[in-house]
Amino acid sequence: MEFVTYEVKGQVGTITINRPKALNALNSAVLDELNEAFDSVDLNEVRCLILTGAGEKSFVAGADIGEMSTLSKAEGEAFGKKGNDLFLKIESFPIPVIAAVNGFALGGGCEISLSCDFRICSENAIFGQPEVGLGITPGFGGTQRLARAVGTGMAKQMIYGARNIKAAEALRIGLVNQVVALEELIPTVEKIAAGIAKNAPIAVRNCKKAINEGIDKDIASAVAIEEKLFGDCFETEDQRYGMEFFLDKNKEKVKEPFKNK
Ligand code: DAK
Repeated sequence: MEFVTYEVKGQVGTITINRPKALNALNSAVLDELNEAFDSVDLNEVRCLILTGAGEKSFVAGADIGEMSTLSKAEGEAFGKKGNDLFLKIESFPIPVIAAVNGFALGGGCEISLSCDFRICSENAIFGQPEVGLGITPGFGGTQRLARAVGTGMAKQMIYGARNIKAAEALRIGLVNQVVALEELIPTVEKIAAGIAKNAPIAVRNCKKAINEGIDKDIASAVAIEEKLFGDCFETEDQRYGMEFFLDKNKEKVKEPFKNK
């Protein structure tokens, strides 16, 4: 692949958007390669993913404005669908995906980070949806996911005003979970990912599913979704082992890795 790399360390995979000359802007080729990278993840081996951008300046500076500038209506729609399909794939990817935001996360960059489970950013990160300044609306789910993440008032102010915000404000409004120095970003996110990867994989996946599928439902339907996914964990080897380990009061015993079974 030309613009995307994929690397696995232990049970954590890292997908890096690597088009630094254009600040990792998303053109069709990047979207295709990202799609391929997600498809290539071996879910028997990898239990948590990190999505980041190459270089020290930009996570993703948006959809590629050069490529978009000449699109016809039909091509614009097709480009939007390509992005939306990918972002939906990331959002509902069976294992958690953490965005490690290392600089600009504008337009499609902010949107792709919002399709991840949560965001950790570096101190130089800048988030924003500048689309209205370009004569378009956010096209990869920004009007929907940003509003869900930070509330409608804050999302509307950012989107209508094409207002960029710095890392500290992103933290204050709950857009990111943590801000760290740039050189600490990948080690910090790798540590968080490894912490997730060591937990029972079926349970972690079911938690993701329960939160994603329940969040927009009324509470009775939402807890019914949780109930089903909770029940689903029983009779797995990992559930039996996890509970037996807790009940066995032998302090000398070391917890074994979960088997994903
Ligand atoms: N697209 C293409 N190239 C980009 C780019 C982008 N989004 N952002 C940066 N670049 C390129 C620059 O053109 C420049 O290329 P060269 O001139 O060196 O060839 C190189 O990256 C370095 O950028 P700068 O020279 O501008 O660097 P600065 O440090 O001065 O400025 C900046 C950094 C991030 C503030 C600036 O580059 C900038 O404002 N970039 C554009 C940010 C932006 O507006 N992003 C949102 C794009 S709109 C839809 C689907 C999707 C979308 C909408 C609709 N449908 C079809 C439904 C999504 C839209 C967007 O994401």
